[in-house]
Amino acid sequence: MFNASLGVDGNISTNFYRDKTCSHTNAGQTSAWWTVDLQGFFFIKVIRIYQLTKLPIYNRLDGAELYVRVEDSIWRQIQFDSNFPPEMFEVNVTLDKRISSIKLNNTKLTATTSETFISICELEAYEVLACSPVPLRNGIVRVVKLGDSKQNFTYGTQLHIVCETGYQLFENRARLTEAYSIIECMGTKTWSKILTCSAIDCGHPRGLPDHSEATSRPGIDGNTTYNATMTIHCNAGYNYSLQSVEPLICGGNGSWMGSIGNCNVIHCGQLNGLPRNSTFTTKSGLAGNTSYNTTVTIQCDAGFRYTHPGKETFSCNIDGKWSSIQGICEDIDECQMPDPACHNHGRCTNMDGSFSCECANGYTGFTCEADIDECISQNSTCHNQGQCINTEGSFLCRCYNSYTGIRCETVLHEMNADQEQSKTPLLGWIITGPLCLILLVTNIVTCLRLRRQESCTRKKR
Ligand SMILES: [Ca+2]
Ligand SMILES: [Ca+2]
Repeated sequence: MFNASLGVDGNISTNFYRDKTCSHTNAGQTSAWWTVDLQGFFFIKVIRIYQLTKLPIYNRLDGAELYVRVEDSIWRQIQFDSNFPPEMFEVNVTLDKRISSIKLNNTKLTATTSETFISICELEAYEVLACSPVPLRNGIVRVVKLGDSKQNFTYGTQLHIVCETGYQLFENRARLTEAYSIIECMGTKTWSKILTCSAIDCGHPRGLPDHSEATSRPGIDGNTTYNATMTIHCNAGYNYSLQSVEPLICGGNGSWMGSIGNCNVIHCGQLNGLPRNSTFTTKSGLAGNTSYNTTVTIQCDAGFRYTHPGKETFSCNIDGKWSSIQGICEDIDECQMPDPACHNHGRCTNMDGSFSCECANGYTGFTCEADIDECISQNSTCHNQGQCINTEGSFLCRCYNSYTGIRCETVLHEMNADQEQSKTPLLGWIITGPLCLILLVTNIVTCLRLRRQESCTRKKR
């Protein structure tokens, strides 16, 4: 009938008998208390307490103590004079912490008094309009001006949001300057702006050179944020144009600091020291015939050979230098080859880059490889109209009857100069038949003497 909620039913009547709107603890308790839970945390600036005034039951708060429960759950006593007679006590609260519960306690009453109870007709708590604390990360909140009741975060409070080094002010996603760093608690219990401190981000650096890669070291909150570094590396075969490779650094103004160079192709210059008696072919590298990765292959001229077989190719290296040339093109001594350079018993003479052959009789050609056709090349090989027959490395002459010799250069009738003058062998036989018989014998004798079987055979026909 007199339950606790009557103290917070919105009815401030203090006439207990008439209106029945006051709460009432049981009589005879030595430690009576009554509490109201505010169902949240509030800055409270005034508490009004209405008590019984209708005689004879009154002053049932006489000696009571007022407590409030603050954010750290500790009950704190609020001083007020609870002695009768005021119908309503108005208590100012000056705590700078928020309150979740209000309690009236009376331990001064004794059990010997039958009317030991707390009776309260209404309790009103007046809130100070306040905003929630600002949950700021990476920055600090400075109070510029206290608000209502001089309490933190109350209506009218002004705060200065100061971001830590490397962070900058944002409202939603818009970057703000320092001029916009003040926020104020409004009557709606919300702050005028919601500010955050986000890491300064320089983004990906612009103007990085071609043929390069960049490696980064994270800053305060990622690879492109304040204090991040970005180091440029030229790709293989390229040199950085700047003397020292200082990394770019993401600065406090949101820009990358540092110089950006170029990546230039490595060139080795002209390849010097190519062996004598050689030619070379070039396979272009990155950009032209002297650039990185260019290869040059040496080919010795005919008659020469490289002294380091298989190592005739040189390349433009990453250090901008050609790989060293190790060999030379030396003369091949063709005369010492397993297969004779000069054929058919030609005599070989070695020369620088070549050789020469002195051919045996009957042969010709650079390597004496060809038989000389003496019957063509030498019209007068066989004399006295003898028939010439070419043979490998030599020739034969088939002589008319009256001639003999290798080249038919010899007249058979050396003993008879008149017969030698005959140009008609058949006529000779007819006229001088008997003489010929003698000549035949003589011829045989001559044949034996000259040991020329071919001529003899011909003469017998
Ligand atoms: Ca040679
Ligand atoms: Ca011949």
